[in-house]
Amino acid sequence: MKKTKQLIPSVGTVAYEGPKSENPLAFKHYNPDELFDGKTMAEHMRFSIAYWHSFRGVGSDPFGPGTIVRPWESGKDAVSVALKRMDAAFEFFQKIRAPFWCFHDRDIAPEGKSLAESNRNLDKIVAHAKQLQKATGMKLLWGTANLFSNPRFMCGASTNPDAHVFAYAAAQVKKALEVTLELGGENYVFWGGREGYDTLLNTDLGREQDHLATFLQMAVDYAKAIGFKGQFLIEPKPKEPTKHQYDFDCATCIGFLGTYGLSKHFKLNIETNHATLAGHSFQHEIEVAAAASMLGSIDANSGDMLLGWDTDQFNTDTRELTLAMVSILRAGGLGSGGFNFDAKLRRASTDIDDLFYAHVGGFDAYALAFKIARRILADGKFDEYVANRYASYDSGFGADIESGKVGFKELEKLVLTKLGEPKPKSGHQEYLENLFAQYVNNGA
Ligand code: XLS
Ligand code: NI
Ligand code: NI
Repeated sequence: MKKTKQLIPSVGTVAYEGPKSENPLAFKHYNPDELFDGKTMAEHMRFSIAYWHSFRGVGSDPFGPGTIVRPWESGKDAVSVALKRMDAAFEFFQKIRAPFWCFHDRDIAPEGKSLAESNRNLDKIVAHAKQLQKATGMKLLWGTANLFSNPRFMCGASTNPDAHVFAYAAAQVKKALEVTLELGGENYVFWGGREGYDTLLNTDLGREQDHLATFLQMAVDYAKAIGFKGQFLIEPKPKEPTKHQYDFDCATCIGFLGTYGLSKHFKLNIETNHATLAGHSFQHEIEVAAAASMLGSIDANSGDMLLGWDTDQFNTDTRELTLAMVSILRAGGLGSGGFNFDAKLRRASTDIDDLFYAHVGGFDAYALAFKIARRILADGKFDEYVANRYASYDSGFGADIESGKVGFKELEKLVLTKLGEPKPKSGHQEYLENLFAQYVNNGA
């Protein structure tokens, strides 16, 4: 990269310096080129940068405007600013050594006065993104459409009571799918921004869910028509911005997709902070998705235990991430998915260096968790414990239960004549928690 062209001259490419390094702008655990089972760490982790937070987030909150001002945010018109911003973004992607990025249509290109103008703007920016991807080797993890910011979507997009808004949302997703295909996107995400309700006094819940399913089917049909082969993902979230969102959590989404015959077309994009908002742990959501073969991708962030909304913070909690990585690796990984850092700087973190610190910490925490989880799985102690715990189903009447060979009558007879009262078997939770803590405390 030539010095003169740099938009972020104050920070260079982040190097891996190992766990002992005290350099805040160096990786301690994320060594992108290190090989694990013949694949580089970068290939295992598939880290991705979220364009909306890192390049459109300005630090505004309901009590005050933005605080973060970047030097590239000025120019003769919105499109030329968007082009320059994208140059800065790709410079950052490379310096932080993430192989992927993700965007919403309206993050990358300004919305015009009409859909036609918005589409023209998007085409200009996408052409630029395509060139930058080619020049840098960066890839698109997923694309999506913003169907929640513009006031037209205040009562939802595909679940809007007005069919006109449904039609508009359809047109917008059609275009978003086309540009995701154009940029080689490996997935396409649906997060139901305002697909929910605030009061049932004005809502036909059943009809809205039918409409959401119809919309998703239209997307599946259109992807087929244009040859988009990427994985469709639904990103569950229980609430915010609406009081109740239809894609509440993984279990709800799995049930919804099954009800409407859409299961085979979708997997799930699990966000840490959305899991906790739903009253679940991150690991719980991963296990629920994995059990249904629907583990697709991760939106990597964290909430704040004391705040009840989506704070989208960078996650440095090794314990939480190791639990998650164990479940992800045990399920066979994320396939075409990856770890997208859907996380933002705090309002007072206004320096460009803060954007680097944030991602360095996030990448390192995941990389460390990856290494510890690999060790846990290689040792196999938890797997062995769990296998033994269920061993009574491996043979005899337990196996007959699993294979459906016996029913209530046979089991009653067995208990009355042979088995009698079951003896208590400890679940050894404290022992297992200590064992897990030991792995985490010992690190990589
Ligand atoms: C919001 C969501 C959003 C999706 C993409 O809470 O996390 O950022 O990831 O629309
Ligand atoms: Ni997200
Ligand atoms: Ni979120």
